Amino acid sequence: MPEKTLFEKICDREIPATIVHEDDRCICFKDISPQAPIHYLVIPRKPIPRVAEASADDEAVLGHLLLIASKVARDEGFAENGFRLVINNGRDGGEAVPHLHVHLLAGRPLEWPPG
Ligand code: IU
Repeated sequence: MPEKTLFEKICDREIPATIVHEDDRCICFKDISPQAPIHYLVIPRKPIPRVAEASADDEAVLGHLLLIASKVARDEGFAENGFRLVINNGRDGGEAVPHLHVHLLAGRPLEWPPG
């Protein structure tokens, strides 16, 4: 068995995190180093390293991540003011953790373009 990624260990509750949603396909938890008043990560339980390595078999789970991000935003009451979803991919994309994750950022006006 390959070693679990850090985020797999969070999914399996081997590393603590503040979880705001979980289901059979994904988990959403608070980012440990928030870049906005609200900063969550939505990750698949399946250890897809990055979106560039997702396959056609992953189509449903990729859609699920976006729908759950949106549901969390609605359920927590910040969807109305707006939020941003970000996926960093690879070196130039700013990816640090090789387990696919969707950043969900909100709680202040976010600038564009990103740095
Ligand atoms: P990136 O897209 O791979 O750069 O984002 C990784 C994120 O994972 C980043 O925002 C970190 O703060 C976050 N994170 C975390 O929430 N908990 C951890 O134990 C580690 C990183 I390591």
